[in-house]
Amino acid sequence: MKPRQAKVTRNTKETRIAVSLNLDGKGKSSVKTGLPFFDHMLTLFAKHATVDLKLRCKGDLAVDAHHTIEDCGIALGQAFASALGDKRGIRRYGAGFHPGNPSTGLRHAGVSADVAVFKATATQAGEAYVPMDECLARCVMDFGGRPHLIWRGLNEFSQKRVARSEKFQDMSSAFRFGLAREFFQAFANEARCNLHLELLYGDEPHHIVEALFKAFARAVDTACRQDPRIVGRLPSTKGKL
Ligand SMILES: [Mn+2]
Repeated sequence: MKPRQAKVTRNTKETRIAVSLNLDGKGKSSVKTGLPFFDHMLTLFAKHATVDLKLRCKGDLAVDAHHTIEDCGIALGQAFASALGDKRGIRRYGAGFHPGNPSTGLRHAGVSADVAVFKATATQAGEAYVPMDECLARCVMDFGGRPHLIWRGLNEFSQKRVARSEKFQDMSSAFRFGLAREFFQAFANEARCNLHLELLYGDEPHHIVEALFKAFARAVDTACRQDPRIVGRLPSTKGKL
């Protein structure tokens, strides 16, 4: 199998970025963006998506973190689009829909037959639900060629009453209140994927952002994985993705 790899360099007056990506890697990474919290998120993304990632960004952090985060999303999205190529043989979807949906299994989790069905479904779904202590995040995606971000659950949290100290406590709060969305929108645009990210519940800013990045990683892992049943074929009836 041809290695599915990509290198992207992207230089603007705001950021200078170099990305190397190997979709068939082992989760190794080396990430330096100048923002330790963002490095933490991209490092755990590589680990849980099981891709090898090297990323360097020198951005205009003297302005703020916005350009650095958005442009890393753009460059990483471009790297995924390039490494996936024509997308022959990939699973395409980051969450399975067979043989029902996981919520059916959850509702009847007390019934053993349904538990078996739920387990099978959960495996198929690539564990795109990720808990982190008090948080639960869900990511469902489709590398189907059409960019779209659905971002649910955080807006209402951003409206809830928070202490000033909590809102400005650190970079994780800044991500929770806007920067994470910029990253995922940029990724969805450039990787041309449908990306549905949802926080079902949660409270602590670091946990919330980390759960979202981990759910994203798990969905990416499943969607990019090659399916031995459809080697060389496109997972589409349209003939193009
Ligand atoms: Mn953490």
